Amino acid sequence: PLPTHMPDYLTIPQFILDKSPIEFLNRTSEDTARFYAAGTTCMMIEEETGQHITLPQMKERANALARGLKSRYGLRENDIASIFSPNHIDYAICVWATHRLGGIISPMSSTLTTSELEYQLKLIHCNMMFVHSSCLTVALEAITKIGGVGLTVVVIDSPINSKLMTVDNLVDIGLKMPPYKDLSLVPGEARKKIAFLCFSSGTTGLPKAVMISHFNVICNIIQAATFNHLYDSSIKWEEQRFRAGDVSSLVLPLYHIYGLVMNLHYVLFAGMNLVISGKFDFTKMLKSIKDYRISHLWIVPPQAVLFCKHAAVKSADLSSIRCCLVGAAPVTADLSRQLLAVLPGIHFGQGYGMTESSPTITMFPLSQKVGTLGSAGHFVSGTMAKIVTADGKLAAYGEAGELFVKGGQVSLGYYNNLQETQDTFIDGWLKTGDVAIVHSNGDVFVIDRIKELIKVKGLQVAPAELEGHLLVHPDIADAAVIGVPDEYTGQLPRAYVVLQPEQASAIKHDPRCAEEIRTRIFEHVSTALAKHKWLKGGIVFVDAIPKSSSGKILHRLLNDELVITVGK
Ligand code: 4UW
Repeated sequence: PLPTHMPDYLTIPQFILDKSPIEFLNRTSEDTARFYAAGTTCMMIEEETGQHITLPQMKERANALARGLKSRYGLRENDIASIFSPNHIDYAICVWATHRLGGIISPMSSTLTTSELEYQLKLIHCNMMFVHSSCLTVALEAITKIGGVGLTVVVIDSPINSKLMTVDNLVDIGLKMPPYKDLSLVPGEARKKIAFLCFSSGTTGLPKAVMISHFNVICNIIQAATFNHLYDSSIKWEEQRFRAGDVSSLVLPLYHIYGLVMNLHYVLFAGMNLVISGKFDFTKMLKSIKDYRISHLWIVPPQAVLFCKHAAVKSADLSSIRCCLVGAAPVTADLSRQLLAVLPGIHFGQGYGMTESSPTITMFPLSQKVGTLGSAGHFVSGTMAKIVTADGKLAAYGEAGELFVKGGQVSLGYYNNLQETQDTFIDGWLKTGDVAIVHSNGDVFVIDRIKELIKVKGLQVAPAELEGHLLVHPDIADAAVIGVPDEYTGQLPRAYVVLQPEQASAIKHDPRCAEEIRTRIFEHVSTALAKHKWLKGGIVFVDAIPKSSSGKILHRLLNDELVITVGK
């Protein structure tokens, strides 16, 4: 069970920076002593440079940035600031400074193209953007396109020639100013106070902004901490999975909920250190595992594949690794076995979650040093779940159906989108769009995805977004996109395309035209959309797209057996 008094009156920085985790876990003084002995002044270390900042220094820097933002730009409660940056040592500082003022952070992938960024900015109407210098061109183009003249841009890193205000500049301003009044919430208020707007396409349609409250995040951290018996004195220190003083990797992108909440906030809550990488590079990761003695890996399945197959692993020193968590896409028993052969004796297992559940729903329990292979783990503390079969009945143990979950981590819904919110958040239950089986020993297996979502390297690709983009191409009359299996990326997007009559007959006369048309379509996508959305699963020409009587695409009927005559 969760602690009886949940801190639903705190903002995320108050919880992470101002309080001690021990306060929330009803622990003994012995645990407290052990926690402090291990050193709670954990730090974040930049992989590239070795530059580091301790948690108290991060607090000071975030507070100074908050003062700078308030005095210079008048950033206020409920203002929205987006972060458009790869991982950076000041990422969390921007988040916490905005939260201190009651503002909302919308993290956006640094790989977005101008049109994708434009779409997301239009959805959230932000007042401010924290932008990394490598993303400035795209950011400024998108801002011009939305006519965002009043939108303030603050540069996250400090390039030599920036005429724009930087985080460093604002911190300097803030350091000279008297303390400001931190946002203070009454009990219960943190449950409704939006902390993040994170993008997810949910079970259908285009990406939407998920409203995640301060309490959703705090609750999910406490759920995972309780589930993992963090600092429970009945469990020997050596057997604890997460310990103050451990060293965690941070290669997951911070714009994605798994990186943002688990890899960043949960790890800091546990008193662990973080080695942050700007851009994922496997050989650099191997080097930093050795150099910084990394004990904990948070990865997605394609990175697990690299540990199993990359030639450099043979000569790498992996002896510091004690725990590895994999999630964000299915992890087969076979891949798990291969990884354990490379990293024997470690704590290993899966986590499963969604942006809409802030994110953790299941994790492998501490009682299993190695989670049941192929299983996503057990439901974390304080999570209710039901499995609904295809005929609408509640499933029994061992029976498959769609998973619905309820708990403090279930987010508030989609921003400015009542219809999709009502369709996905039903009487407090989150409809996951995943098919799962729960066994009586608590093991959860996520066996299928019935929502439209495609996952490439654990990242979301919404078929509707690709389909909408394909339909504007002059050669295309109709299109549908599905994910096809891939050993490394998990899935790859494949388009089924109905050509305009002119193109279809050109192919019939000269089949060589087909490749030219495919190239044009591939480029149409690759010039406009982020790399993980490119049609690397192929472009297949078909006579018609299977649809329901109401005109909805029947994605499940798109497969290799579909009768294809065009181009034959
Ligand atoms: N097995 C099968 C899995 C799995 C999975 C996710 O991009 P989102 O919205 O969110 C995520 C969150 C991942 C995550 C959260 C907490 C955690 O502890 C952990 O692992 C350590 C990972 O990816 O995509 C949500 C969708 O991604 C699929 C599933 O379809 C889900 O609805 N998914 N994890 N272990 N499928």
